[in-house]
Amino acid sequence: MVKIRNFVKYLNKLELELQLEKELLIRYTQNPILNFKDVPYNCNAIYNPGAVKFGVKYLLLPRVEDGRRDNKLHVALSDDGINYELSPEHIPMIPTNDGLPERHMYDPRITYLEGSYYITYCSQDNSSLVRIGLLKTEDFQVFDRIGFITPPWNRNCALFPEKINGQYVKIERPMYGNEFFNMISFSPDLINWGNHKLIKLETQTWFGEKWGAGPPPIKTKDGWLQIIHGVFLACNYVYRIGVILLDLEEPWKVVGQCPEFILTPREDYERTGETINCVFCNGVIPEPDGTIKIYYGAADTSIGLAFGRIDDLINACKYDMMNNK
Ligand code: BMA
Repeated sequence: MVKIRNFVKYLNKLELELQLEKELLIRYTQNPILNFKDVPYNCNAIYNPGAVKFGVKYLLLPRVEDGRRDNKLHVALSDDGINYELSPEHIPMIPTNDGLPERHMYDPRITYLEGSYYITYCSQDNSSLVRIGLLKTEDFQVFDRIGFITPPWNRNCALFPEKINGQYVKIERPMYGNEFFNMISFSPDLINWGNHKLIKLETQTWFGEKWGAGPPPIKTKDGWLQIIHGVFLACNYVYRIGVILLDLEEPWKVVGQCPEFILTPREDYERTGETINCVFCNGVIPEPDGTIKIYYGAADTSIGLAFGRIDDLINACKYDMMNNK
């Protein structure tokens, strides 16, 4: 029995290796790993989780749309990074004291920084006004709001996992009407932010409409590995996932860019749902063995998991666009 199990493991590994030669990421065969059936109340969808290692556990913070289609964040825990148990209660919403109410919390990014977990998330009122809230927690039970760290009209914000030259760093995407700008900014205290610097990519068709940061960047010897999403306008917006490398010291400088997307909607659960043809990632977990688990929202309806190798992603970013190699 053990021999057969090992042989099956070996075949699975072989299959993974073979598929990775063609594509950079491999979907988990039992996707989606969480869907509305895992939520113990009337809900519309569960998707786009933040992700982090939490002690010996894997932790996701998915976005759940309840029966009113309001957005809440729940904690989900796992021993293996694949099978998750969702906490029945959403994390508490903290009243705001600045006249802008918070009705929706979504697209969380979790950063482990200086011994605490920080969560940047989209905070939206009853209209479409969105800004970035910053929460701090040690245990994912009690959450303190550090503050709102951008003015209204901002999304896709993640904190870097360490200071650079004595300053906290974040990536964010303010919007001015139909214009979007991805930026890096700096702070001495996580509250006051400035010294904004634009990030410029070589435009590719698959993100011709817009792009934005995914999860917090991962430090590698070649630069900050930053997963992004990109949007192309077909009959509807099509959301895909890509990857870039940012300079370690001056992270607004792009030192590598994979010209191709690394995940595109292909499976039924990615093509059909609340938002058709959409894969969107704001949570990854890098493993000590150099592999990476990429959690993503599928069609704004359920959660998919894909596996890859960090070195493959770095190499893909080193593609020489000028010489096409
Ligand atoms: C973005 C975010 C994501 C969502 C995507 C597609 O603006 O809100 O959560 O997956 O739109 O609807």
